[in-house]
Amino acid sequence: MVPSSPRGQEERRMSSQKDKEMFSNPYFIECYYTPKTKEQKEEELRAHQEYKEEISSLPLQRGLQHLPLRLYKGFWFPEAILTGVLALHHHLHPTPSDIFLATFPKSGTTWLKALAFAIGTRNPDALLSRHPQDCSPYIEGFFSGPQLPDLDVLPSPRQFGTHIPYSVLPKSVRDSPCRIIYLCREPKDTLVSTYHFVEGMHRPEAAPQPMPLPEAVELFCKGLSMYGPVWEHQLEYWQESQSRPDKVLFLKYEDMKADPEANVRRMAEFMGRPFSAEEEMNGMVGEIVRLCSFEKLSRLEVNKVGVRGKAFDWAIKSSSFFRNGKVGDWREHLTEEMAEKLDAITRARLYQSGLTYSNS
Ligand code: PAP
Repeated sequence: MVPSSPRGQEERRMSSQKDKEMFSNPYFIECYYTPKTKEQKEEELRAHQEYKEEISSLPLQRGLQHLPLRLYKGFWFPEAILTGVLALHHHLHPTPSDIFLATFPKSGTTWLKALAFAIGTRNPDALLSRHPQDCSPYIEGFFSGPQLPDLDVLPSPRQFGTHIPYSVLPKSVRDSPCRIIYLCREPKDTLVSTYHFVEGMHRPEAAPQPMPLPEAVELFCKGLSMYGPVWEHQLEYWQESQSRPDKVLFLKYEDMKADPEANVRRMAEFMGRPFSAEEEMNGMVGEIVRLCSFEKLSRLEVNKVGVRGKAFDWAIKSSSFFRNGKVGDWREHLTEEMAEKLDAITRARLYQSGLTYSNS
């Protein structure tokens, strides 16, 4: 038998370690290769245990599809993710050129990641073989294991995805000149998308039966869904975008659907990568919009087969990020009573904030 090289051994150790971790992403695996001293490793492990202890004392509830959620600073976080959120508070050091792609789950994260990647690289064709979720690390998932990644090895400008509410973002992110693009989606459509997503990945022993939709609506209204409540999540980013438009670009899923090209130009300007006259003439904007469209991405093999690692012990199919990508799909699923209940909360919570939805 040929003895394997130290690098080979290390790679195998890392891959089996990463197998056990969540949200592994082959494109960013080099972040885990930076050598660390024994003391550093022990310190990371000790801190991880401390985070877990802190988390175990937080209020616990079951959310949609019985997912364990912990209440932290006013939001219900998936329990398995909170170690990552706490680790980020200590270890995330953004650079001014970093871009954070922030969303409440199921608001169009996949689309936003694809667009930001295509705008940043000017190479939308790369998406033909790369799942949009693999274009930027899901930052709190990335930091949720006992071994911390080294983000310094990533080329600049870096892009990170996050679902963390604005007020819970590390202070280093809020204080840094780095920029945030927030994509917001009307809550009823967000709920319907969330419901189908969690139903599609449910773990039989924990959730043998699909959760009835009325129960899911009740939980969602109480904020008991990943990173809920949705209203406060959206409001915080909305308010920040109003007071610091250079810091937070606030986009709406519905507006993006209505006029994707205008919004892609807005994104590019905000990212400091406006399209040149030549690029405009060559149809670059239209090309990015076309390649990142639901119709195009959902039909690509890379987005149809396999799984994207594991979350909360549930395998997430690559295809589960593409359902139908419609505005107003809630009409096919929610009763009038459910819709009215959600709308009433939306009206009350967003009252006089200036944030409105076109499809309510
Ligand atoms: P995440 O927050 O878990 O990362 P996210 O991408 O927000 O997931 O959720 C998927 C939703 O975005 C799906 O919505 P639906 O359930 O209402 O259909 C998915 O269809 C939609 N989506 C994915 N890609 C696109 C795209 N290119 N254009 C528009 N919508 C998209």
